Amino acid sequence: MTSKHILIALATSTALLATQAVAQDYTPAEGYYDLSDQPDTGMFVQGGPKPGQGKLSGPPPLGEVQMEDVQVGPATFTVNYPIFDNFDALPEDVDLIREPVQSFERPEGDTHYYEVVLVNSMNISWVQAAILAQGEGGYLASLTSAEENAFVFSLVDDDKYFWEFPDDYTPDSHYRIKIGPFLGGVRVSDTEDSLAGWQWLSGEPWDYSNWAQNLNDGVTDRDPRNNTQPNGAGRQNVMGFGELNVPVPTWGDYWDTVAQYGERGMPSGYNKGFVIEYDTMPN
Ligand SMILES: [Ca+2]
Ligand SMILES: [Ca+2]
Repeated sequence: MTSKHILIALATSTALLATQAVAQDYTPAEGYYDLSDQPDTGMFVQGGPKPGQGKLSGPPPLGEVQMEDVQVGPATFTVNYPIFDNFDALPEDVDLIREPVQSFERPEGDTHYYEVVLVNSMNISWVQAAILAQGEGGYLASLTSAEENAFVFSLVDDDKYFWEFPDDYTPDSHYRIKIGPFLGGVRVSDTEDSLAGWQWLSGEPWDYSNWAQNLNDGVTDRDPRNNTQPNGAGRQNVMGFGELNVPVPTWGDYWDTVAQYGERGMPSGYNKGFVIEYDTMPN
């Protein structure tokens, strides 16, 4: 082994140790798993009480699940929940508010249009939201500058747009972290680098990013773990505002299964909405 190889081996083992140290910071109690868990199977299980435990019912048995490939921009998702092509196709128990469309002149020089969708009951996953946006002639908001990010955040800078882990959800309940409205970033990569492979659904280059950074300030970040985002390579491939304790303009990466319609019979969970962007004023 050359000295160069030894250095690489040392760096690799150090990185592994660091990863293990972070993982060991948090041990879910018996009967629980969390959003950070790596599933053993191809099924992307979701955080919360395990099926049959806690107060929520479990997902349908695997034998009853119809898996379906859904193309969203550059990514293909294999989902086991319904996809709705347009807002009219949504089940009646989805109570949502489509806020008035707002315009913004981007630093790029053109004017784009933004529609916030507040989901008050039941859930809409990132994939479901992306398909709905596409059906409207838009895409999930793709924020290519600090200015555009600040403008879109100003539309959702309110607790009502951020879902917070409830007190009794998991033993530490993710330290009441909030998941904000979904945005149009999607990760297409099979590497372990969480920062690799992010693309905007608008097709624009990924030149700007605003991932949440670990703060441990006890207010904005009450999670004692290192929760610098993105932190879920291989399983958290979509994103939105969050993943801190108050509404923030920074971003977190999330499981693509977060907030799927009908999930575990939850009336409201994991997410409260999304932002659609249009290149021209929608009808
Ligand atoms: Ca932290
Ligand atoms: Ca994350």
